[in-house]
Amino acid sequence: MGKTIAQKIIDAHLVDGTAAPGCEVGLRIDQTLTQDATGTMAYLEYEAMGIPRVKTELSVAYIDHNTLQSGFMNADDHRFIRTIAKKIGVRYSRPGNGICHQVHLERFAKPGKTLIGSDSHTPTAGGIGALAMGAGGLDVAVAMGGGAYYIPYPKMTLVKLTGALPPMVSAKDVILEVLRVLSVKGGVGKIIEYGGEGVKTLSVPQRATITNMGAELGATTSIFPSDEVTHAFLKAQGREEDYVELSSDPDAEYDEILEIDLSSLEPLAACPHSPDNVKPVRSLAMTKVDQVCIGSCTNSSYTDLMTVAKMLKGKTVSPDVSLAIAPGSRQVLAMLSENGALADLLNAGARILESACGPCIGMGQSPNSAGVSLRTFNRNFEGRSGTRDASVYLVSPETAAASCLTGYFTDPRTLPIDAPIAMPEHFPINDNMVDLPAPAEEADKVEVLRGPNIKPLPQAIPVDDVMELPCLLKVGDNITTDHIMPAGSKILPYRSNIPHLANYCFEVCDPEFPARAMAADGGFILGGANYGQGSSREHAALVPLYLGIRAVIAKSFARIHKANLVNAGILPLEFKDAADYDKFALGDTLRLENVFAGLEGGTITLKNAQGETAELVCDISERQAKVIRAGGLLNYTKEQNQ
Ligand code: MIC
Ligand code: SF4
Repeated sequence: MGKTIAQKIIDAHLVDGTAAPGCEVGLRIDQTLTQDATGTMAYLEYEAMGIPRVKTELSVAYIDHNTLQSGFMNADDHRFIRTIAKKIGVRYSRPGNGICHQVHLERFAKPGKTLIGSDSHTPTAGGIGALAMGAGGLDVAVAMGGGAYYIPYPKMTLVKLTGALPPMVSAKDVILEVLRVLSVKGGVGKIIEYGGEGVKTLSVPQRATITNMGAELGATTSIFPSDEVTHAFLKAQGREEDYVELSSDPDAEYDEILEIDLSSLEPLAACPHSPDNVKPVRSLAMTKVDQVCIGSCTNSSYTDLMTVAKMLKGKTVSPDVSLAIAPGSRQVLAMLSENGALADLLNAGARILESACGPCIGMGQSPNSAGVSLRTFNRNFEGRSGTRDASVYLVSPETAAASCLTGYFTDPRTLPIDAPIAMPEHFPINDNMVDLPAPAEEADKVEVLRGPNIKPLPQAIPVDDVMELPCLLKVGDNITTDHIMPAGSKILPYRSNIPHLANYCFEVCDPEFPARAMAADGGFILGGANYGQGSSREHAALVPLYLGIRAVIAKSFARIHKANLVNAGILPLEFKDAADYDKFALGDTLRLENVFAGLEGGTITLKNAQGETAELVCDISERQAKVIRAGGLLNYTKEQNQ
């Protein structure tokens, strides 16, 4: 039987398990990336494993999230990451060099290679044909140390593209259409592969916009073939030697096929508060706009920003709109400044921010009360912008530019540019903001510098066969990691300080939760479907662990968060019958019986004092069961290395 692209890369990297649906597979990881909001923790965990130098082909530490530096915390964490990276053999991309995914795509990602990153949008590199996955920091630490990365062997979905995009309709509209059809749960357990004649009409950055937002489908990853378009991009980046051709076999079999005729698409918007709440832009035409933000790892390419500059040239942003632009990489920003487009943006009234995540993660630029914000980003979860009652819409750069000029939601087809922006044949190459590590023989001399913001990691307690503890929180479906562990400018600087972060856990859902959990001596959380969707932040597991959470009992879980719970030693349990969720309430004393049998595939029984019962499963691999029994992945890895 023929193979899909992902199956070929998995086969070439398989070090453990059987490549068959339902099995867990361990993959050799060629490249890793970290960013600073998850990186501090990942490098602390790496240190705790005691391996002197990383064993990957390439590992890069990016500084892009925590760049506000209001207080010593971020600068201290950056210094820690810089010095440890130098010591253990990791390249360091300095603050100002750009967003990890954008820079990695430009300078490092390679077709056919495996990449994991401590950020859920690592699949951006799928646009260049890499098998790139988001993971918890501890999984990245293990991979840096030469360990395998484990995933449930995924199902394969083919999105067959035909035709070509009409003018002013963009790659963002393609992925919004996929989200409309499949929903934020639709990609769980799947790799989404793009194929068909339409693929060759899309540039690598356009492909990367699509694979980037595949994270919002809950997919393991998304991937495009590597073809002449990939070759041209790598050549333009001075990396022609990194090219390998990659395609699926003609008789490759997919579990699911979705067809999209690119020529039939129109500008779309994801409405509050979910990336799959997608409507045509024209249906929102009378909505007044307060803010427009352009950038993020989804839409930061040269062509995206040049399109915006061309649309804005010689015009002025509506007086009712604040326009903020954060070009995703220094390469792109330098190009705009050299060709004059930056002046066009400034003259139109844009507020230019540094090349970093910025408003996407609530680092400044929170909208006004009840404000309408149009963003070219990938997530519009409630409260993520920093303004709880804001309405955030996710749109293409074209829709964003058209709307900031008129002050209303505007279909960009009504303000067309005369010709699309061409992909450059040569990008200016300047890697002087990526520091190389010290040579191995000098690593001993590098001193790792840490600030007072770094606090010890919480320790997991191994599970018992019978556990009787209170239900400390009950939440509904599609709870995101932004609900569990919010980000934003006030909280993000404390990513290496779990005790401080604990004060904000579930702040959006139930502000009393941290105090209730601290007062109790351990407990459980009840969750709905797709619990833990969104980011890869392991803090969404480590903070509940610190607050004494021993199990999360949900209808279903998102992939990365489930793995993070296991890595933290917290039981992820699922109702056999989702309707049983309704039988249990906040404050119930919950009793779990047969936990050990449950870890071996048996049924765990859940009871409350009122006599309600339910059957639960712990759908994890044998390896993960051992991780839970060891009290988390760090303990397990230490045991393995002894
Ligand atoms: C996000 O977009 O939510 C983040 C911030 O990049 C996260 C990582 C984090 O929480 O640090 C992600 O996507 O994994
Ligand atoms: Fe940064 Fe936003 Fe991309 Fe996350 S989604 S990596 S916060 S730009």
